[in-house]
Amino acid sequence: YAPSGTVLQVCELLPSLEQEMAARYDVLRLHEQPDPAACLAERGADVVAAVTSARYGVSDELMDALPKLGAIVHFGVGYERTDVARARARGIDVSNTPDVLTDCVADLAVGGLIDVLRGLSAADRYVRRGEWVPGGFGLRTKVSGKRVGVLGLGRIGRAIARRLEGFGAEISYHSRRPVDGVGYRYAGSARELAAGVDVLVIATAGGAGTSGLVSAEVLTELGPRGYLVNIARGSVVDEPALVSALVEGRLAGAALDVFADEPNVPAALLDRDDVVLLPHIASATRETREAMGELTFRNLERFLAEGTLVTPVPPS
Ligand code: 8YV
Repeated sequence: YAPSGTVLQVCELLPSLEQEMAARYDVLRLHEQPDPAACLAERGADVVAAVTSARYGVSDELMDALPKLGAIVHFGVGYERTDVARARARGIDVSNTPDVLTDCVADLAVGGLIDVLRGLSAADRYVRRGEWVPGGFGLRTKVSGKRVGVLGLGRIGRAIARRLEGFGAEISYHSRRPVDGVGYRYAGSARELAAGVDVLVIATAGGAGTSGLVSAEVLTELGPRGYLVNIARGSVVDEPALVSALVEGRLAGAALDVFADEPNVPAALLDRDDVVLLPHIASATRETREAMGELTFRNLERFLAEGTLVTPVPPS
């Protein structure tokens, strides 16, 4: 089985990946079409594979416009924008780019945690404003030895936990079910996890299964001395509840790389020194993005040569 036909590029991708795709295949760049619907009506039936990013996925409407689609290849580990069950029901295979970004995402989670607990970004702003007087910045809280709860102990969650072991952190976690072979304490719910930690780090998948998991109640359990770190998806947190908790002093701080409606950040957070606000950059290093691009290409290449994928997403 070697499907031949057009490759649909759904959105802008890493330049090196775009070049490699264009050099090897007949690529239709949907995001550059002035009239995408008309273009799909004309050429949608030629498309055998779609390449997209975690941010866009493939919508139901787009899937329906591609009768010969056999594979949806994601640049990114998240694929919640694509309805995988719907794709599978049509015999469409789906891949993502796991593992290659784990280190960088975990590194950034630890960086955000240290930043918000010690006030690094806030201190940098303070110095730049020329406000430095001895002792003027005040005192923050210690990182080493903190009790950290990891919500979602998958590849990324485990990499975060391993790094934090180096800081003498006392680690606990909550996942849908206990993970075999780990020595961390298991909490039966997100609430229970939050109640027993100083810092809650979100490392779950996005999508319907985790939407609003970090609710107002979970934030209340975390409490006025608790911190939240989110490198997963904004959808996992009740964002209005998070903003209220911070503004009302019911949460000590948050380091956020992801938001409910990117690139929009709640205005109430912008002038607060108890939050670290990052523009979804956890995987954004040259090394990791190139590795993601290469793995994306290998999935596409193998599908077009053999009809299989290198890193298919796990069964739902
Ligand atoms: C990227 C991500 O920002 O992998 C993911 O799920 O969210 C990030 O790595 C994204 O894939 C870039 O489109």
